[in-house]
Amino acid sequence: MPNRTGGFENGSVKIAFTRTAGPGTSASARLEPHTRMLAMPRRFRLLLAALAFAALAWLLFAAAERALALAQRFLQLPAWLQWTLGTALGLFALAGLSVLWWLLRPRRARRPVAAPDRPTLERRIGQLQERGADTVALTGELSELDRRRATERVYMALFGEVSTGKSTLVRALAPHAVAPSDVRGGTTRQVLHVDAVLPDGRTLTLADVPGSREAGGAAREAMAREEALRSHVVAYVCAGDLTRTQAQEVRWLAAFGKPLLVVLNKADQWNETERARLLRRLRDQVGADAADVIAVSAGGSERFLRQLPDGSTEQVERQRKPAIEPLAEAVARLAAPGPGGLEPQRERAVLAGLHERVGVLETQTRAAEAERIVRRYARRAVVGALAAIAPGSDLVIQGALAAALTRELAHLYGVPASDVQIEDFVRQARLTLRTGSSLVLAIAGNALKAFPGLGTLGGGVLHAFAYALIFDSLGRALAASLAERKTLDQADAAEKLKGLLADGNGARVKELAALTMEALKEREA
Ligand SMILES: Nc1nc2c(ncn2[C@@H]2O[C@H](COP(=O)(O)OP(=O)(O)OP(=O)(O)O)[C@@H](O)[C@H]2O)c(=O)[nH]1
Ligand SMILES: [Mg+2]
Repeated sequence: MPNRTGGFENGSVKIAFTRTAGPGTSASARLEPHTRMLAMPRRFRLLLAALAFAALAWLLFAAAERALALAQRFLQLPAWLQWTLGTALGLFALAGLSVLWWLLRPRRARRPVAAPDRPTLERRIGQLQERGADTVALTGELSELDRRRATERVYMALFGEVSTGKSTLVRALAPHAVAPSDVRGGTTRQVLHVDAVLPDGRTLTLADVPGSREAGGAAREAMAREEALRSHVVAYVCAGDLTRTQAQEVRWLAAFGKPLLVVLNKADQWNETERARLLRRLRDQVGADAADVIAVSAGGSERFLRQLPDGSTEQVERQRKPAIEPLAEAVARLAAPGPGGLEPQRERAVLAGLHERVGVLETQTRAAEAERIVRRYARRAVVGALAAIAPGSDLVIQGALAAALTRELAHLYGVPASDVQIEDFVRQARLTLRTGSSLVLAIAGNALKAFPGLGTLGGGVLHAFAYALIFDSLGRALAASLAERKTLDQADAAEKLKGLLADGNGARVKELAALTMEALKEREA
């Protein structure tokens, strides 16, 4: 239960939440309903209403007459036709009613996002570690999950777009907090924690996080999202109607199934009618996603000009009085189950977030591994080409090498591939290459011009470089296709291979030329 003035206690200090003075008047004129209708003479309006009523009565009468005529004709029909028509009409009515029900049915809160169990996640993180990926942040997240559980506190994060007043709200909720990292003014750059005490005596740790949708603040936004997942309760702070992106953020938060509050801050900016209308609209927008939608005023500072006795003026900055009683009450209510009661949802949210992050790291790690494999094979192809005594004018993919590359990449992406499938795949790649052979040689010739002296080394080097290009293109095309389709899709890989074979620009070609040079130097040494 919040204290008499609506706040929590903070340590031994009582926090008082007071209401701000009455409504503003600034925008009230815009809301006054004044239409031209009201300006019409009363008699004229009565006449219009009588006419409309007569038209409606006539329509109803006509419809009833038509229905009776139809019923009579229906009764004169043979029995089998009556049954057929009756059944069709019945089905039609049923379909109509189902559509109506579907449109008007009460919306249930969505089921929370699926989260993998902890052992599965730990196993995946272990595998990533074995592959040399940096998993410190992921294991750190699991330790933090355990650490917070052990503290037996309720955690609440204030999340929302920049400048909606999150930090001011935290200050208002815990004005006397002596936190290890106190909440500062200005744009929040990192997650800050401040403690307050809930009415039942338990500690409520408030997390002030960086605002989302800040230009160039993607990393800070990720930090804020992670913190929102780590908390038991989330307050989504806004300062007006929800934009489309804000509504998406609310949906994203709600999907984790944790208690969610939507807090309309800066309520002092509107009069009572406007505030009620905004709250109604917000409730419509969030539906069952939020446990509650409330309006508060965190306070913040305001500037005004003060007239001095000598006639001059000076700028004064003054703190507005916070009015956050509804928030204090809602938080007390939502936190009532205590850390134990709220922990399962929190754990699921953290695990679901980790599942996503592990997935991203798995993709990155695999892509890096694929790149290493492709590079190794491109080098082998160069060495093989340099060893060939007389290069022909046709480029033919070195079959055994291409098959080994395909096998290794399929294994990396966990795609089963039989020898027959691999052979088929290499055959298809040869066909694709046949049409692009001259293009590859032209690209190779062009790129080698950047390396003085190479031109004199003759066709051997040109062919070797062409093979570097071919194997690099083949490997990259296959890796991209395997990552996307999770199967050995010849047509898709061939399409990608065509594109890469024709790509003669950029750093890739330069790198491959350097790789050819290296192999050549090694051979000479
Ligand atoms: N009128 C009014 N202004 C407020 C209120 N609360 C905060 N403000 C003002 O809004 C501005 C932003 O407040 P902050 O608390 O820094 O907002 P924030 O959400 O923490 O911002 P970021 O950390 O950048 O995401 C400041 O100028 C506050 O004075 C309020 O209730 N009413
Ligand atoms: Mg802030």
